[in-house]
Amino acid sequence: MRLPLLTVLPAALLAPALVVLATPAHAAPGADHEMPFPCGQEWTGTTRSNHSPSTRSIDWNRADDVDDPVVASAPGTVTTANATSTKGYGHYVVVDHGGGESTLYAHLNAVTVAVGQRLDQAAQLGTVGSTGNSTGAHLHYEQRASGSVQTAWFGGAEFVYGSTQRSTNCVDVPLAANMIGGAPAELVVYRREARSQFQVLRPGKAPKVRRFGTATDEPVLGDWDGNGVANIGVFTPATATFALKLASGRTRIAFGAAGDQPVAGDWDGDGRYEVGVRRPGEAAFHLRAADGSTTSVPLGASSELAVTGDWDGDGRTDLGTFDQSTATFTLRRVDAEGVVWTAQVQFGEPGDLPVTGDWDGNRVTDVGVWDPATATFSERRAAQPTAARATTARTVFGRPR
Ligand SMILES: [Ca+2]
Ligand SMILES: [Ca+2]
Ligand SMILES: [Ca+2]
Ligand SMILES: [Ca+2]
Repeated sequence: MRLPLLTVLPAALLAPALVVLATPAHAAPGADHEMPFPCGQEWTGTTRSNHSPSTRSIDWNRADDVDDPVVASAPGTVTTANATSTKGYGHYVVVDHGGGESTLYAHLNAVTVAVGQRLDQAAQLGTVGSTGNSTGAHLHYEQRASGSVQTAWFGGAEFVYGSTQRSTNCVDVPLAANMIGGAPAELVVYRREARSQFQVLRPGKAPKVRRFGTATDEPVLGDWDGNGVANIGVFTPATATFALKLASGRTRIAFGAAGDQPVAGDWDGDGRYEVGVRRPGEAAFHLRAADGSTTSVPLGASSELAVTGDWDGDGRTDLGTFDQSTATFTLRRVDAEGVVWTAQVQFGEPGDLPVTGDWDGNRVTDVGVWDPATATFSERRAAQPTAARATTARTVFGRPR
């Protein structure tokens, strides 16, 4: 239940984007899972009579599957990230989905997440391997409730053990930036596909679509060339590499570590955006300056998500975090004397994903959220993001999960 002070629903924003999709009938209890592989990939899931710890476990394979990405089948919090064991499950990850439900991903080669980290659905957590008690590369996968392995369900249907299925783990990731026209930010979704799509919402027109990145890349928007309008980019978490799209082509920047989350901002205020990462295991940002040097800024907890924006309107991008369990932003700014201030703003509902952008074009970045269940953006509109007086504008855009 949302209780905004005042709700503003501009017809021009709502009308072109309002899409009603049929809701599939979900008979499975608890969380809605998709296959633990990127959108569009086909995998065969088998079990056997002596499958440990349960015949309800799934062994996933496809041709040449060693080092293929493994992604979260539903959003959750990482509770185990074992990258050292040579026995049993080998290197494995457990994701807690709440309500006593969890998923387990075993025999991984690489583990690219940290304990405590909040993981979005379809976000990469590691790669397929053959570590531990395994005789060949495969993903051992379990859906658990109250600690015991359950029959697996994907996309609202009970899994047929022994079948080959195509992953529909094809979620949208919400974003915003000034992509076109005047200063106000446009709403954007990154649709995870084999060739992902950036979709930019335009009032009264079909969304502008740009294909860039892959299903396991993480999207990032920034004004790489300093012309006042944001460009698209992606970060490949397995290799810690940015690919930034420019009018003249693309730039690659190796920065950060495997499993980092990308951020972008104009850290020095020269009008051109730089990149950075937030490392969940350290609960710290690492910002890259134009000369390649790095500044580290601890902020928030491992479970919080990174946000960026110019909260004070001084032309330099500031940092923040979003606690998805309480829907609370922590916004950090540094004043002219170099003193660091943080302020907290509660907005949205638990489970929402954070989105920041300058909704009104006053050069001060505002906060917002996207509700994955309804694909609804809620923009908190205020003179400053921490101002008590605010209105909420809602826009349905993207694909509900
Ligand atoms: Ca704009
Ligand atoms: Ca800059
Ligand atoms: Ca600032
Ligand atoms: Ca603003």
